[in-house]
Formats: sequence, C-alpha cells, structure tokens
Amino acid sequence: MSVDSLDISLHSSAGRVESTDVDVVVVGAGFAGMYMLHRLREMGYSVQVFEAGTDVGGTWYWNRYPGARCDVESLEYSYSFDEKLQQEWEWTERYSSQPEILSYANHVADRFDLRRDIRFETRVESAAFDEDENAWFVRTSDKALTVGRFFVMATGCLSSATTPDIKGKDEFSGTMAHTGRWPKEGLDLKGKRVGVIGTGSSGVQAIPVIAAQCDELIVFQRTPQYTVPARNAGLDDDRQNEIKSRYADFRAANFAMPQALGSEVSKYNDSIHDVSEEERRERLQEAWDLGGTLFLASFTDVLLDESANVHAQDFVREKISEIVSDPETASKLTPEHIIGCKRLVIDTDYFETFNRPNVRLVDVGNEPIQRITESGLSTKSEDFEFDVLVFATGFDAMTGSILRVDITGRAGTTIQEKWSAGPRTYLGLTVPGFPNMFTVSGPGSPSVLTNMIISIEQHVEWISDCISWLDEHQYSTIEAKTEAEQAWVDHVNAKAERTLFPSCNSWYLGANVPGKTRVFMPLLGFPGYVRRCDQVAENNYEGFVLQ
Ligand code: N01
Repeated sequence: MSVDSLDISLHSSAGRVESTDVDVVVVGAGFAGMYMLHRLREMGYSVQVFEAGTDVGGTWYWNRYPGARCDVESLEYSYSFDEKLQQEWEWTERYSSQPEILSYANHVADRFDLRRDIRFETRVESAAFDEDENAWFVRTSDKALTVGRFFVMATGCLSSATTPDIKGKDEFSGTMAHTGRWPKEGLDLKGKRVGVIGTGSSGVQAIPVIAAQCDELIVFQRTPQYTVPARNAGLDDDRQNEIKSRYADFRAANFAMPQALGSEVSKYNDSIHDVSEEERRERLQEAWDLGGTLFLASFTDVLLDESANVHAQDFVREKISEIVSDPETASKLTPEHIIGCKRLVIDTDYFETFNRPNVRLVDVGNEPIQRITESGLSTKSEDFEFDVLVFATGFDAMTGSILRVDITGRAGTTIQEKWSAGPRTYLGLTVPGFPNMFTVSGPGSPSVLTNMIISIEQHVEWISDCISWLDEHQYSTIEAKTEAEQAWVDHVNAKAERTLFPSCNSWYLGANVPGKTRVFMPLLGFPGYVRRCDQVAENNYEGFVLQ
C-alpha cells in the first residue's frame, strides 16, 4: 500500500501531511501498549505507539496523588511474559506505591528499548478505516498521519478522568487538582486547608496522606464507602525469593483463578450459610486481619446472594463503629448498600483518619454541593473555605478513552454512533464494522475485575497471534460478525445478572457519568473467558468475517 496514492483528504491546509506506514498503530503506552509494542516487534512487525503523556506508565503515569498504591500484590501485579524480567526486579512492599510501579514501567521501557517506537506528548485525535486500502488512517495532535494495517486501542480502562459539572468552578481562586491528573511536580499541602470531593479508591487512599500533610481537611462524601485494611508492609526477601523460585507455577495458579489473582489466599469454597455464626465471624475476621480485596472471597456467595452479602456488610459496619470515635461521624461513614457492588476499596488508616482533629466529614449525599465559590464551596446550609480543592471523582471508565477519539469504521459509521446505547463488542476485543481494530481490556472482557496486567498479557498475546495468523493465511481483514457480537453481549449480561453487581450505582455500570447508558461493562470470570478466546482462535477465528 502506498500512502502517495491516497486522495486529497490527506492534505492539510499547510500542504502535504507527513505520513508514515506501519503494520500496527497502537494508542497508549501504559502496560498494555508497552507489551503490545514489544511482542509485535519481536514477531517482526513495525509498530508506532502514540502516548499523550511525556513517558510510559499509563494510569501509573497520571495517578500521582498522595497515597496512590496498587490493590493487587506486587509479586502478582507485574509482567509474567519474561522470566528474566520477573526475576531481576525487586519489589519492596506487599502492595506497590505509584512511584515504584512507575519505576518498574521505566525499567521495562529501558530493558526492551521501547521508547524508540513511542511518540510521546502526542494524542490520537482520529482514526478512520479506509475500505479501499484496508488500512487505518490515524491523525495525531502533531498534525501527522500514520497509516497502519491494524489499529489497537490500548488506552486503559480508567484513564478518562471526570470532574463533576458543578457551577462556579472557574471562580475558585485556589488550586484545583484531579487525582487522576495529579501535577507531575506534586502539590505542597503543608499549612494548607484542603477540600476533597469523592471517597472511591482514589479518595480513600489520598485522604489519610493528605490529612497528615495539611493543616485542615474537609472531606465531601456523597456515598459512604466499604473499605477494608490493605495491611501493606515491607516485602521480606524470603517471601520474594520463595515465589521467584517457583514463579512459573505461581503465575499458572493465579491464571486459573476467577480474577487471575490470589491463588494462595482464596482457600474457601463454601457458602456463608453453611457455617455457624461463630465460624462466619472468625473467617471474616481472618480476612480482615490479612487485608486486601479477597475479603469478599471468604465465602463463595457474598457477591451472589443478598442474604449472604449482608453478613459481610454488617461485619464492616461494626468495624467502622469500633474505629471511629465520634458516633455521628461513624454513622455518616457507614454504607448501606451491597458490599462489593461498587469496587471494594482497600485502605491504610482511612476510618482512623476521621479521628484526627484536623479532619471533618461533610455528607453531600443528603445536601449536595450547590456551587464552587472563589474561596471554597457551598451547600444549601453552609459555606466551606479552603486553599486546595481535590477532585477524587473518578473516571469515565472502560469506554471514555475510546470514545474520546473520533474512530470511523466501515461506511462512515463512528464508534460514538455504534456505542450510543452502550458498548457492544465481540470478546471485548473487537467491534463489528471496525475491521482490524482491537481494544485491549475493552468492555466485555474481564479487565477491571482481574489482575489487569495478566488480563493485558492475555489480550496482547491473542491480538498479536491473530495478526500473525491472518498474515500467514493471507487475509487482509478480520471483522467481528454482528451475530457473534449479539451473543457476546448477551453472555456478558447474563453473567452479571446472576450476581449482585448491577444492584448499585457503580462505574462498572457507567452510572457515575451523567447520561451514560447503564450497562455492566466487564465480563465476570477470567478462566472461562480465556478458554473461549483460545477456542475462537483454534476454530480459525469463528465469529469473524475474514477477507
Ligand atoms: O473513582 P470512583 P476513583 N459530588 O468512581 C464521588 C481504580 N483505582 O478514582 O459514590 C460528590 O470509585 C463519588 O460518589 P458516588 C479502582 O478500580 C484503583 O476513586 O458516585 N461526590 C465517589 O465517591 C477504582 O474503583 C486504585 O456517590 C462525587 C468518588 O467521587 C477506580 O480506579 C486506586 C461527585 C469517585 O469514586 C476508580 O476510583 C485508585 C459529586 N458531584 C483507583 N461526583 C488502587 O489500585 C463523583 N463523586 C487501590
């Protein structure tokens, strides 16, 4: 294919657009884009990656807020594809901090010489599939055009930060920051009065650290949050060496778990109703003491049956009343909804922070924020003043970063039109009408319900094997069939409906973004998903049209 043969639409007003041909264009240089680049290059393909940030790391590049830390254990939240890499890197804590994960991403980029094929500070603005050329024409913020046979969106599930549309934002004279777009140079909070809006994972992690740094902290909470202790600690050498001595087996055992993690922690396989009251409490206490998100895996039915779920809810509610000294504050912090239907948070001293004299909790669930003012914000009954306002208000998850690029498939159909009633994919990897386009960790794949790095590796390997198979068999396009997409959407919905996940307003459902169609976006169950992906490939990519 020659770019020179393309029509006038490729000319910018300033003259000929500079263009490049590659096999694969990849958007994003987080863990997905980095491994996509490495694997394709190893297979002999030319790749161009575009990244809006100044360096690699994706979510760990942008989320630099105080206290940012992973909720999957370090020895699991790391690439498994290269034995030398996993042996040489030394983790220092049970759960890694954002700076350590970012150092790891940089190490990987150096080790595999990735940066030479990544164009930083460059945003992909549009991508259009040309049906004559069977190629994607990708335009970037530097006004360049890149033509690729394949187009991979490796843009992450939680990269499109959202700030609520509250009146008066422009009037605030202090500093505003979003946790997901934290300034690279940091924020000096010493001696400052700080307001934080939002108590999801980001808020819960940031609040204790901010409280210890600043003079005065006001937390504006709309929905109380279930959070369990992380019990983060230094990682001892013996444990690290022991895992490294059998890393392949450890990885394989985790790969077989529903969330692709926690094989050595999830040891129970019974219903909460099958044990005595005493054993139930002991087991929940054991999980609480151990720390981590697998608290919910203490029994098999916590996320399936409301009458089981309520025991776990009650347990955490009791803990809140024990930890928080002021009964009124404790009551405001106590959630009433299903535990786990919003992502369970793990924390370090979150509830304890509300015992500090410099921290105040304001319930904006019953009395919403009315406007942001020059010196703070107002609710109906009170005005609040602070110097720094932190939005820990989350993301347009899973679809936000895909929909913010103008992607046009066959017959001029855009992804925005295609997904106007919610995302629809086949395998969470492909979309009918958008040939040769793949989404890493796309909606309809297990992604955010798993150890993301392991899910990313599975997607990257499936996509690169697919491209190689197409070339070997001399096919120029692959495109999901509409029937396959429909069956897949039904499958994802049916899985979710058997659980308690759809029962509250979570970002899994898009419920945090005004106007977003309510659809449960991730697929439950990693091993079944992997089997299905493998089967599709083994059956010569069933469910796809190949040309
Ligand atoms: O975002 P969220 P997040 N007025 O959407 C509130 C991953 N992550 O950035 O619940 C007042 O969970 C909103 O209130 P409500 C992880 O997967 C992982 O914290 O909608 N409040 C909520 O409290 C996580 O789940 C890690 O009523 C408003 C908060 O803002 C995901 O990212 C760390 C509001 C948003 O919570 C997202 O977490 C960090 C308004 N107008 C993030 N609008 C780890 O690995 C929104 N809110 C540990």
